[in-house]
Amino acid sequence: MQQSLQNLVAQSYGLGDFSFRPFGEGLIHETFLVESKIGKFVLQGFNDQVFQYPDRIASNLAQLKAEIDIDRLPYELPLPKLTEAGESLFDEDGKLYRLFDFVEGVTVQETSDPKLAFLAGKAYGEFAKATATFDMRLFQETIPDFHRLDLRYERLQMVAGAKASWTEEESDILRFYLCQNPLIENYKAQTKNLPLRLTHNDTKINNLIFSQNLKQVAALIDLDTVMPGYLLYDFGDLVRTVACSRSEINTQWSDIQLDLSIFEALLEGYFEGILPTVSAVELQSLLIGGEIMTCMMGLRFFTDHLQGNIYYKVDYPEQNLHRAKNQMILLRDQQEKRSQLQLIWEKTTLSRQ
Ligand code: GN1
Ligand code: MG
Repeated sequence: MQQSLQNLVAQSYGLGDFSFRPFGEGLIHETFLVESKIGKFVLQGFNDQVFQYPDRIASNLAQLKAEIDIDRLPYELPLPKLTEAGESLFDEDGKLYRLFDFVEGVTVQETSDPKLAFLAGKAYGEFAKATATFDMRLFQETIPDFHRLDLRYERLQMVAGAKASWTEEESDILRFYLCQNPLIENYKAQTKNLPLRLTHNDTKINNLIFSQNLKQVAALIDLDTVMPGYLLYDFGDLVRTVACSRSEINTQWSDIQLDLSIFEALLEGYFEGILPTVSAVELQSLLIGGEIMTCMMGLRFFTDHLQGNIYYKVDYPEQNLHRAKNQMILLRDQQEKRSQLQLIWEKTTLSRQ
């Protein structure tokens, strides 16, 4: 971190001297842990290529803060701290930064423990319950069309159409994603009947901070993509990222599959958190959420690979291709397990209605 940035952080938030180190696993913002005499904070270099409407994020979060009944939420929602000038972002040399209070606790990158999956599902369900009556006209899309599966599919078709030479591995992956037409149609049909709700839209387990003993959720973070969406987006991204036997960067292809016991724990937790503020069509839609979000991320990773890795940070040039292949295997496994997932869904919903 440059000295001029350090000085500005110290000044803007009245921190005095501090030490810092890189922090977190996010792919989008650059993040540091800041330790000063007055406490610990998280400093983020804001990625305004990805988030082109910082004002919309600020407006959504202000609206969320004004409307939410904190007592209905059993964990913290850390929002950007205001600078001494009253702003939630500051500018240093053309780049935007912001500071958050650090929440003590533990972050988990992946889990095979159904108890943790239950807690994660419940926490995201509670977020949807606590915001169930909010007027969606007061919230804006912070990334337009972020989870529009149909548009992500069209984008891949366009980018692929412009590419001249293909490796065999790339052609196989392309063929797989182009064959997902029925899922795209299913997505369009289902979402026609669903109400817009306030969704988090990035419901990985590492966006939760657990208490030290892992018995409860202490905070829900990464709120930039909080915007109107469908419940299946949040539940689906939980399935994609928590109910998978390996993380999205894993390249041991034969190890990648959907874990049914984690799926069940997520569903039970999500119900526990959201009931009774969920309609029958929404409940039904959760079942296809995992496929939709896995396909979405596969399309996004693959398109980014074809475009030369312009969006996601990569550790090596083929990484986005490999992430797309990882998601392809996970999606295929979910499709093969449809009837088992349906049975789990029936058992869980029936026992709760
Ligand atoms: C990005 O940076 P991170 O991990 O919070 C992405 C999510 C993806 C995720 C995949 C704004 O989130 O949509 O699910 O990577 N966020 C944005 O790891 O594109
Ligand atoms: Mg995120």
